[in-house]
Amino acid sequence: MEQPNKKKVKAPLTIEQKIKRRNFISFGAFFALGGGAVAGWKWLLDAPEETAGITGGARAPLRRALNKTELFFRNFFSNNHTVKTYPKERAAKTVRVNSLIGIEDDEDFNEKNWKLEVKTGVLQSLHIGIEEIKALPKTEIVFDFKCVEGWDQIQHWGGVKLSDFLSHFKLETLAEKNYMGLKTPNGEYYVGLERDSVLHPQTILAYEMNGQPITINHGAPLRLIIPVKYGIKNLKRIGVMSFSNSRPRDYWAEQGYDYYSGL
Ligand SMILES: Nc1nc2c(c(=O)[nH]1)N[C@H]1C(S)=C(S)[C@@H](COP(=O)(O)O)O[C@H]1N2
Ligand SMILES: [Mo]
Repeated sequence: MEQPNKKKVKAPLTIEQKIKRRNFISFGAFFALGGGAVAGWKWLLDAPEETAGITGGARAPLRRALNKTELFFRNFFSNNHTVKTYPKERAAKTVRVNSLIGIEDDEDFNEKNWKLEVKTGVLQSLHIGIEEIKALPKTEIVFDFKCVEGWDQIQHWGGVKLSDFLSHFKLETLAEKNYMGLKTPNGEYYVGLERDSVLHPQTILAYEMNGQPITINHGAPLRLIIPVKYGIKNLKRIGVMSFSNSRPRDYWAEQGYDYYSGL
């Protein structure tokens, strides 16, 4: 007999069928996602490497992401932004000594003969003695010094503002270049700094710590204190200063750390 309303009803799935179907879906998803990840990874591996030597040799797309981050923070922390400062009483009495690359066991170094070399041209340099630097207006800062290795300490430094130093020695035009490079006298430790951080009002060439001449291990006779950057950029015992439009070599960036290393 004809049953007009009879629908074709699918037999309900058995347990095994349900399990099979679920497995099928999850395996499908696994391969789709996994394949995507492998393809993405391969894309990254096949992507060109950035200029070796200057930066850590990261793949270009990763560096593009880092550079975007850098741009964001640069706009965010302009020179109107200053890092937090503290009263002198808050400063550590025993100041931590971190690494000593380029400043330890150097028999060729004699603090008495030290002069800061500023490269003003291909074959020209200025040679500036510590007394000339100490004669400039002094600035002091008490701030929280941060090392990428995970420690921080409130420290008190004194010296000349880098921007004051640059204008006193008529280096403003040179300092308009995109970067400043700093090296220890033996060239073993070196950093690159972009113009905005160089000219930042809290960046100083320091010759005092807690009101006393800085010690050899902290970078005597002159070191950089750049509170808008991590410790790695705060070069101890400055020997040579130079200016360029392309990125100068940077010790830790060559090891894969972020070139900008801003806070
Ligand atoms: N010449 C030189 N400067 C340097 C370093 C170094 O190894 N050699 N280490 C940097 C790092 S990683 C940090 S955290 C600070 C530490 O400075 P401090 O030893 O005075 O605490 O110095 C920076 N400047
Ligand atoms: Mo550091």
